[in-house]
Amino acid sequence: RADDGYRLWLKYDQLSDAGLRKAWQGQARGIVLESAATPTLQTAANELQLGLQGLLGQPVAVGNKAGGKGQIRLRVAPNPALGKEGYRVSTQKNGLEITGPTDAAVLYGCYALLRHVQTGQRPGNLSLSSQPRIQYRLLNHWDNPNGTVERGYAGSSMWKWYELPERIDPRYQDYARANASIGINGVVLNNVNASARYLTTEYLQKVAAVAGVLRPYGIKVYLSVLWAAPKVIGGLPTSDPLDPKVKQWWTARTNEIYKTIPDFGGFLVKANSEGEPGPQDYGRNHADGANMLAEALGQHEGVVMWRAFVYKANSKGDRFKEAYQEFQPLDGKFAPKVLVQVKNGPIDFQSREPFHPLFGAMPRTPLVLEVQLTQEYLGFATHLVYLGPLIKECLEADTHTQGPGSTVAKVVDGSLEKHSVSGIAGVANIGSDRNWTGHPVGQANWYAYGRLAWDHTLSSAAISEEWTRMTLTREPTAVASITQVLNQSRNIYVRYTTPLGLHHIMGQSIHYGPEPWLSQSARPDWTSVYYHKADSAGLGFDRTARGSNALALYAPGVRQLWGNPATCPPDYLLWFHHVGWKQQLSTGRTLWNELCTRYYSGADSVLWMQRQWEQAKPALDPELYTDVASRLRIQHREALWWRDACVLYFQTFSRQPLPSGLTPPT
Ligand code: GCW
Repeated sequence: RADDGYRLWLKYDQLSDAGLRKAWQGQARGIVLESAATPTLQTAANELQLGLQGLLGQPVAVGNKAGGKGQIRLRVAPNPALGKEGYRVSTQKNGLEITGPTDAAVLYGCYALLRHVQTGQRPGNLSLSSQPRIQYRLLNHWDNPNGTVERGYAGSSMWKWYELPERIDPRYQDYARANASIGINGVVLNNVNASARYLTTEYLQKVAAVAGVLRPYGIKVYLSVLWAAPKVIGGLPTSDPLDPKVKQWWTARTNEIYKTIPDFGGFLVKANSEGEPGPQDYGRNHADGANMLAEALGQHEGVVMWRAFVYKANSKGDRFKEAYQEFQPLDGKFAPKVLVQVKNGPIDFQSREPFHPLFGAMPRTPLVLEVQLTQEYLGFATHLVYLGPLIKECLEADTHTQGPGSTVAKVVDGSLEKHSVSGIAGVANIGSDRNWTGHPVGQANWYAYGRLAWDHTLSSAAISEEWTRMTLTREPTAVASITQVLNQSRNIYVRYTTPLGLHHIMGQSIHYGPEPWLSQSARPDWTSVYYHKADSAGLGFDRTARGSNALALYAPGVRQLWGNPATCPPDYLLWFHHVGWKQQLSTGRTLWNELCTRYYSGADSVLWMQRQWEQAKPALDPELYTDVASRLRIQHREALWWRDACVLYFQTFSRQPLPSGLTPPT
C-alpha cells in the first residue's frame, strides 16, 4: 500500500518478525486502567490499544479490572523520582506496568512502550524510565488568520479558522497525537508577527475549540499577541504598558481568555522587532512590557515568553550585538512569570551560527531556546537537511559563563542558574500538505526537536535511527544508509552554501538560493556584502577588537578560542575574522583553496546522498522512495547553483584560479 506520509512516525503496522511479535503478544493481551479514567488516561489507553493491536496483530482489550495474564496496567501514582511528568514502564510479576505522577506522564509512558515495540526491541525485563529536562516544550506556529504561514513550505496553515469552532478538522487530533508522542506540551497557534484578531471574543471561541482537542494529549495552547492590540481592537489611544487603562484592558482580556480556556498556556511576544509595535514606542523597555503582561496574567497559571530577536537598521553597527545590548542590561528586571526567548544564534537561523551570546549572560532570567524547524535558510522543503546535529551543536556549546561545562543546555534547562522554570521552542515546519512537512524528511526534524526538548542528552544519531526505524524501514542495511545521509546532511548543506562561517548570503527576502553579491536593500543588514565583507585582501566579518568586537560579549574561555584565527574552528572562522585569501588555515589549505574545496565537495556529496538513498530503495515504500529521490535531484542542481554562484563571485575578489583538480564552472 502506498504510504502517503500522513501517519508520520506513528506507524502501527504489524511487526514483520513473527518471533518478535509472538514475544510481545503474550505481554499485551489487555490494558487495565488502575486509576480514574480521566480524558488523558483514557486517551493513553486508546493509543496504546491502537498501537499494540496494529503492531502485534491481535485484539487488545481495555478495561478496568485485571483479568488473566499479559495485562498492561496504567496507574497514576506519585513518585518523587519521576518529577512532574516522568514515566516508568516496567515488568512486574503480574505483567507490564506504566506509571507516572500524572495522567500525562502515563500517556508519555505509553508512547515510550509503543516506541520500544515499534523500533523492534525485545520485551525482556523492561525498565524504561525518563523525565523531561525542560518544562515548557513548545512548538511555535507562524500561521496567520488568512491561512498563510510565514516561512512555511508545507502548504497552507493547518488551522482552519473559518471553520472553527463548529467544525473540528480530524487532523488536529492526529497532530496532537504526534506531539504527545514526543513530549511536546504546548503550542503557540499563531505567528509572532501577530494579528490582534486572536484576542477577540470571536477567535477565542475558535482557540478554545482547538484547545479542547489538544487537552487530553497534555498540550496547552498559547497565543502570540500584537503589542498594539489595545489600540487595534480595544479602542484605546495608546498601548503604553505603564498606562493604567492599557493594564486594565490586558487584565480584562486575560480574564476572558481564562474563562474560555481555563488551562491557557500564556503569551508569546515579538515587540519592537522588524517593525512590530512594542513598549519602546512609548519610551519603555522590554521588561516594562513583559512585566505588565505578567501582571495581567495574575494568579492564572500562564507565562509570558518575550522574544529577544531584535535589531535596528544601523549601517555602522553589528547586528550580532544588538539583542545582547538591549536585553542583557535587563537581567534581573523581569517578573517571575516571564521567560526571555532567544534564537539559537545571534543573526537569524543560519545553517550554522555560533551560540547566542545571551546564553549564560542573563543568569537571573530563564531563557527559552528558540530553534527553527521550518527550513527558512536551509533549502525550504526541497533540500534534505536533518536538523538534529544543528540543535545539538547549540545545546552542547560551552558558554564558559560559570567555568568550563556551562553549556547552553544547562542554561536552558535551568540547572546552571538554578531556575525553577525552563523552556524550549521550535518554529514549526508543519502545514496542510498530506505528509505535514512537505519534504518527507522534514518529519524527522519535528521528531528530533521533540525528543531533544524532552531529553537534550539524547544523541542526534540515536534519534535519526529511531525515527528511521519508526517511519521508513527496520531493514538494517537500509537503516544504515539512510541514517548516514541524515546525519551528514546538515554539514553537506553548510558546505555547498555557506562554508567556513559564511552567513546571510542567500537570496533576498525569499531566503532561497545564493545572492552573495547583494549590496542594495531597504537596510544594510539585509544585504550580503554586510556579512561577508569580501575584498581584495580577504573574506569574513572581523568581530575581534579590531572590528566590531562582538566577541567581547562572550565569556573569556570562548573569546580566547574564537578570537584567535589559529584556534577558531574553521566552521566558525569567517563569523569572527577577516581572513586573507592566501592565509593558510589549520586544514593545511589556503583560505581560497579551502573555500573552493568545501563548495565542491559539498555539492559532490549530494550525489553520495542520492546513491545512499538508492541503496535503501528495496526496503522503502516506492512512492516515498521516488519523492525523496526526486527532491535529491533538485538538491544537486541547486547545490551546483550555490557552488558556482559563490565561487565565481568570490573569485572576483580573490583573483585566484581554482585549486587543481576542481573543474571551473562553465
Ligand atoms: O527569520 C526572520 C524571518 C521572519 C520572522 C523573523 C522572526 C516571524 O525572516 O519572517 O518573522 O525572523 O523570527 O521574528
